[in-house]
Amino acid sequence: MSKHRGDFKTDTLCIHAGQAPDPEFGAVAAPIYQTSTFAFASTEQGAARFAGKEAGYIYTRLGNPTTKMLEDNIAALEEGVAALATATGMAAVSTCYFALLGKGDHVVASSAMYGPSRIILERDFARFGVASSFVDTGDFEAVKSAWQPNTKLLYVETPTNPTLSITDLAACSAWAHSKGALLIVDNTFLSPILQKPLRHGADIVLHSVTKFINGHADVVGGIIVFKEENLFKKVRSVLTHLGGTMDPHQAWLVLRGVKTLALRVRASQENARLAAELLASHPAVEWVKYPGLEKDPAKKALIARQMAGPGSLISFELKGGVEAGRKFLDGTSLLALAVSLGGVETLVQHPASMTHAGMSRESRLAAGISDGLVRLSVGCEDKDDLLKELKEGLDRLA
Ligand code: LCS
Repeated sequence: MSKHRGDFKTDTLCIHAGQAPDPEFGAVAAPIYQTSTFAFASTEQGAARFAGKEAGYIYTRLGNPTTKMLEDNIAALEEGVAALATATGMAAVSTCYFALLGKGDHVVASSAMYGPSRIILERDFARFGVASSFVDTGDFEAVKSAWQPNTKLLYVETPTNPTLSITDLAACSAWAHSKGALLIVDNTFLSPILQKPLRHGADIVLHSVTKFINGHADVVGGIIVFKEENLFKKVRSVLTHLGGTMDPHQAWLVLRGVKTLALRVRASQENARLAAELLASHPAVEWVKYPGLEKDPAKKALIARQMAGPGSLISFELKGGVEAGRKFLDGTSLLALAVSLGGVETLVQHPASMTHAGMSRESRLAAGISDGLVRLSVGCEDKDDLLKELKEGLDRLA
């Protein structure tokens, strides 16, 4: 565990947690322990490591010093006891499902979450006797109504991908715990800079580090952070056997990215506030969803309580619906037409035909993902360039 935990503020933790100058040569940047296996000094030592009687590395699928630096860094940022880095965000999601659910169990989850996180429950875990119900978890009454005697897990994205619905984590964790269930929160959309779900009662928080945490569109990865040691041990045993662990080179790139996480999140959020205002005032736009534009007093109070800022994801629909959306997306140049989010580059995409295309149209519409919805992930470009491009794209539709 990082020696920095609890001693420093978040911006400092991004840069230092889990890392200290290398004791051998004093290298300030983390060394990459690019090795699959670790030699034992003796058969006695090998046996002691396998028996868990002696700390130390064995084999990179089971643990690696570079990967551990990243795990300690994110555990510190999320205020957890420990973390597990995974090959992708989906490896984090699927490993948690696999470790915590079994035949006869039921899950309540956010209806508008990242398409594959939902689809593997509906399609794959259903084959193993796990049932699931999808509701707008931003509506606490809907969470309670979906509950069943065998509900073991409440799985929440907040804000949801791509509808940006905000869930009350304190209310949900109190409810889940009163029923003997766990709360997992996918915190990918805000990052630990803007939201720390473990503070609000979540048992596990996970991320696609592909997004804000790495931030440079050059790595896929995931991470799972735990409030308690026993859950960490349970999930670690499943992850190391299933094999979705992170490679040390991948971990090193993410360690490099996370150093600027706080700076990037704040810069992209400032741009997003301006972009949301522009969209909201433009005649070509039918509606805009952005937590910073929330009008409902109860939701505004929740956002102020739970989030340190509205983030940099915006969803909107154009007056001309799907056709206008297509024209807008095909006409952009600075805004890259690409899935993914949370990087320094601004990206736009069309969830109905891209990230959420695997969902049935019926479930997609029920989750609020309309055919014409456009998702914008605002990056760190100069605000004038960004707003100019956005405005020109919208003006072309007039
Ligand atoms: N959780 C959320 C909230 C996500 O947005 C994604 C990916 C994942 C988990 C899975 O992470 P991955 O395996 O891709 O690292 N979201 C994507 C998106 O919205 N566009 O492209 C990928």
